[in-house]
Amino acid sequence: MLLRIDHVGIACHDLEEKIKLFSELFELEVVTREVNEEQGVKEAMLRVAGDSYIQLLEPLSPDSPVGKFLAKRGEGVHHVAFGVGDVKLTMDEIAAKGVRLLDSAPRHGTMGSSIAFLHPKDVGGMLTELVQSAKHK
Ligand code: V0V
Ligand code: CO
Repeated sequence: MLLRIDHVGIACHDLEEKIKLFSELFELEVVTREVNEEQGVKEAMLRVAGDSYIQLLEPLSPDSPVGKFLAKRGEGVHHVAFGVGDVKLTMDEIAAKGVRLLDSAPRHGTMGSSIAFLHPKDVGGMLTELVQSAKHK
């Protein structure tokens, strides 16, 4: 069902500051910077190896998912995203196992991907994202 860990999402207050930290510390290339209005984030993807990344997330507003997370928990790991072959199919398979989906249909994700989130309370406290990358569409 899962092909890889696509990315680990890190919530931060200052995107540029954390891009500098992670890219210098781990010598990572910044592959893209995007604004996703629907998800309420300004984000950057830093390639770790192949198709696996660190995703740095700065909220566009305090009442967005990442804004609320920062207020409640502070900076740190926000979600883990798994690569899948067909996001819609995987959503259906996972919903059939009783896990709550936070999205009724796939949404637009970074670098042209299709994404969907699973409720953290049904996945051991881990906010989980499914990602179908643009090249798997
Ligand atoms: C909240 N909770 C978390 C969590 N956020 N647990 C683990 N990891 C997180 N990130 C816990 C929280 O402590 C509560 O537990 C419970 O879940 C309900 O949270 P809440 O604070 O009452 O509710 P909200 O309104 O903060 O909503 C939480 C959810 C929301 C997860 C439902 O953030 C959401 O829909 N997220 C999906 C979209 C998203 O995160 N987008 C940003 C990334 P207690 O206190 O009841 O025990 S965008 C992205 O990754 C992109 C674009 C991409 O990859 O391409
Ligand atoms: Co993500």
